[in-house]
Amino acid sequence: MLSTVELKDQVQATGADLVGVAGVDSPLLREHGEEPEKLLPGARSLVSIGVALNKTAVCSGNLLLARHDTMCVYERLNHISLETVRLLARHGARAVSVPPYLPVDMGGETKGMKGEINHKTVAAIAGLGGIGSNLLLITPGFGPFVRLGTIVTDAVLSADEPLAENPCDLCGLCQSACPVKAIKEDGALDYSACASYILRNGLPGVIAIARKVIGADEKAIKGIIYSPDFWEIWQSTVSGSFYGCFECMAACPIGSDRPNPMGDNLG
Ligand code: B12
Repeated sequence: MLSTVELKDQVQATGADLVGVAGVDSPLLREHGEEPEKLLPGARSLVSIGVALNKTAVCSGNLLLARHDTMCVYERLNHISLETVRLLARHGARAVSVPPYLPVDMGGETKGMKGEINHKTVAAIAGLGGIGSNLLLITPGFGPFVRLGTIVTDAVLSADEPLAENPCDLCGLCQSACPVKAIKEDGALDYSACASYILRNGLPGVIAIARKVIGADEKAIKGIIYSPDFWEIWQSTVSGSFYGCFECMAACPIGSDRPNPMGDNLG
């Protein structure tokens, strides 16, 4: 079997910017309610993978550029995840890749608000960063400007340690930047306020349109379906890129000394 060092080298060679390993027996994992063996019976390790966003695009104030960059990074993350699963398989290990964003379970209590694995929790345990005031993973090199993935495997790999210090300095800029004041004084996130704003062109938007159309007369229906708002929902649905806000990420000063972390952090 591969060593952790060999695995990291090979995963980085496929385009990952950050790679870390957490053990399934980590008490922190249990404390945060993660159950990787439900995804892979016999699971022993979790490989956390980070791919940097283009900070220039995220901070551009142009949602189309930020959304496009996000989708490009998700594509890279999906590719790296598949390659990592195949690499582990070649060394005799079973592995599954947890979706970086969709699909998520839309049923039951969670209604799409909980992943099969929380990538931030795994990344924090694997030493990629700390959880910041904006509730995002803040990495020392890229700040929050990373997208995360996790591979669950039955390979026994030596685990990394969480960072000794959280890179978040509690400056509060993310709280002030949130347009719907979803980051509360006590540090909690108002999920409903955040989701209804950020996903206004996603499922909440589709539901709002369906509600308006039900029982409406023909003239009203025409007004609804021939409007840019409806077309934007169509575009978001077909492209899979529906995030309507990046403010709590863009406001973070960590890593801001490098206007474009893609340029000078990568080897
Ligand atoms: C559902 C979801 C949402 C929902 C709910 C938000 C949320 N906070 O969970 C909505 C739609 C609102 C949302 C919004 C956003 N999201 Co989102 N989302 C997810 C998704 C699919 C699941 C998250 C989940 O399971 N949440 C469940 C709740 C209970 O967990 P939680 O709030 O994270 O809290 C836990 C941890 O913080 C942990 N924790 C807290 N402190 C500590 C300390 C330590 C030491 C440890 C170990 C753990 C720990 O314990 C908490 C309880 O379990 C993940 C992908 C994934 N599978 O992880 C992406 C994900 C979290 N989203 C992401 C992003 C970037 C965003 C947005 C910026 C949108 C955008 N423009 O891209 C906003 C930011 C909102 C915010 N400030 O949190 C990224 C985060 C990357 C990063 N750097 O952290 C993820 C990981 C996607 C990815 N693959 O990269 N999201």
